[in-house]
Amino acid sequence: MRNSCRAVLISAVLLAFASAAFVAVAPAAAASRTNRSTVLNVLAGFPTEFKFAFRVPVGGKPGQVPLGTVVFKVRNAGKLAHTFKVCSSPGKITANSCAGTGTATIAPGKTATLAITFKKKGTYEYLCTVPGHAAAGMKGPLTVG
Ligand SMILES: [Cu+2]
Repeated sequence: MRNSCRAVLISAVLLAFASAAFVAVAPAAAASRTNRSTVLNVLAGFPTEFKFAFRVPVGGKPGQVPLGTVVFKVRNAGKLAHTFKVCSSPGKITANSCAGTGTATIAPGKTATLAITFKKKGTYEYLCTVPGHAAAGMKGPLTVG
């Protein structure tokens, strides 16, 4: 009985911390929006090894960012090394490689930040440049504008 009470208390404390962390992020995102920059949190290797997952920006839509500077904060949640690259030209979203801007190799559990300024609306492809990963599914569309 006493242990279950303690577990509930610990859960409540963790939840309070998580809520505080979320609230702390919101003003920063609002401030960056006035500077025309958007922070987008990206998980590599999640929900499965050869996938990316995006957190929806505050006030934004899934898979969509506004024109301007986007700061991609990429965390490798997988078991293999990955990269995150955004192709420089909108349009084609099925390539396994492209010209663009990307991170260095990110080891599992590590994070990398990539800032890209989008000046043209469109759908841009993102992918992982580790050989075979994009072909295995580590790619997708990002709508800008
Ligand atoms: Cu990869």
